[in-house]
Amino acid sequence: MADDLGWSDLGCYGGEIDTPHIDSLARDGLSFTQFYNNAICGPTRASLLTGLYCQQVGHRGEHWNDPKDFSKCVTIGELLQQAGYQTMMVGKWQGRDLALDRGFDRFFGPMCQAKISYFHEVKQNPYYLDRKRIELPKDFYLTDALNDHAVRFLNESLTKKKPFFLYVAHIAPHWPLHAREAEVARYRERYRTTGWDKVRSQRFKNQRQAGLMPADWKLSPRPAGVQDWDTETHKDWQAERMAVYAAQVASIDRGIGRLLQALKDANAVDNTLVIFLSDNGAAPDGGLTPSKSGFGFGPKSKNTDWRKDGIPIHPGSGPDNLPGPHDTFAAYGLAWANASNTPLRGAKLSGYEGGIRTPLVVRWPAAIRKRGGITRQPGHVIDFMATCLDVANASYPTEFKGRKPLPLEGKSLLPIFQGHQRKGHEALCWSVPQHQAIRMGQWKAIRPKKGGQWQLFNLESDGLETIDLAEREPERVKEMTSRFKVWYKRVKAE
Ligand SMILES: [Ca+2]
Repeated sequence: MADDLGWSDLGCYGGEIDTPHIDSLARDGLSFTQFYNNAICGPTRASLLTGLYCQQVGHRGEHWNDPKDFSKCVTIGELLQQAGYQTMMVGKWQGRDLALDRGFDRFFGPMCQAKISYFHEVKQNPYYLDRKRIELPKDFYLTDALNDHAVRFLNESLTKKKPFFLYVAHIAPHWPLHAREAEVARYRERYRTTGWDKVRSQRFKNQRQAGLMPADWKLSPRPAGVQDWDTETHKDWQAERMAVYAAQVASIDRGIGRLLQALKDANAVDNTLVIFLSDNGAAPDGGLTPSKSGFGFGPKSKNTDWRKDGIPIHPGSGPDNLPGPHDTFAAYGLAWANASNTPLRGAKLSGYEGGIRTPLVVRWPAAIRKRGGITRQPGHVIDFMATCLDVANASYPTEFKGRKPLPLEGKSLLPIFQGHQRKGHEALCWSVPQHQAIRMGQWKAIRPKKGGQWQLFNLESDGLETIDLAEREPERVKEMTSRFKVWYKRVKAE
């Protein structure tokens, strides 16, 4: 799982960033065009691990650091561990407890909130190997370290010839923009000579050609706040922002390549299910909020608590100081985030498709007969628990170690992998930082989180959410929103 990766960043979803290994997953497997997450890191992870809506396990969906409530759920790790699997996790855990106390045999990563550097440990964010706090080597680069540990853990279980579950939760390409110069150099000219308008139109063209988008759809105009690339006066700085971001994405892809190679070497690549997704849409600036001294982390930031070694607050956030090196802390901004999410509306935190829709590629030759296929069947991160249990031939318990987990909300994706039409969700609901939304069939109703009018969109004819049909279809809006309210009351109460 990538962190804050936009819908169109992968080559197989129309992007120009080099992602040959992830593209190979799509070429050998199946790509989803309508797969959903919870618009922000913690709530998506909570649903992914438990098969429940995030509100049911203590994530209100509004903020990233709500406490997790494990009394009403179990994790995929716990159930697969019980089913005889070696369970391993690297990367962004975001739990209060250690991953080893929540069903994982092995763990490597930071006790992560977003206060992170790709080049060293930052204050209050120590790294752990299993239960042991560790020091990082001098030449540390976060994504490479996660790749190294993922491969090491995988090889251990392949040697044991034990079935395994490996959850690799990358922190890339989440800001800050940090990458090694040699990696950034590969992308610098590409973005200087194109800019966000050309990137966006080329990605949309690629998506239509690949069949990810209907061929007759038109690209929506630039949203408010994004200027014409030709009138941008700091093109070198802007290009550098996207070049560093692209390098961060490419570093994830290198890891996927190494994992696939390890599986090939062990003759296990055809009977291993590999799934790739993002936890939410592209992020213009995440929690980076302007203050007198530049950008700090989060609305209540004291502008000091992520720092180490006297690094100033906002280097890299402006044209006088390019992002990328260890002593910068910057994000890539709205214009590039909008290009990353091509052609969808909205970004991270939003209930529009650009916030909650993720690329999802699945490789499993033993089950996926039609290679290189695309499915339009909707799915949601709540479906992974049911899918993993289905694949592992394990069942969801009514009681687990004294806890009484809530009934599963998700449904197995296995029938879709196998080329069947599954009986999907009658409704999918969201209460994410900026919006509340419900999707039923091709219809989606959405309103601002703080209340206000519901909008209605027909995602089949208008997946870019440009034509509000609420006034034309009041009965439908009424039916959907009353259903949403029942859901909201239920998950909040639980
Ligand atoms: Ca995220």
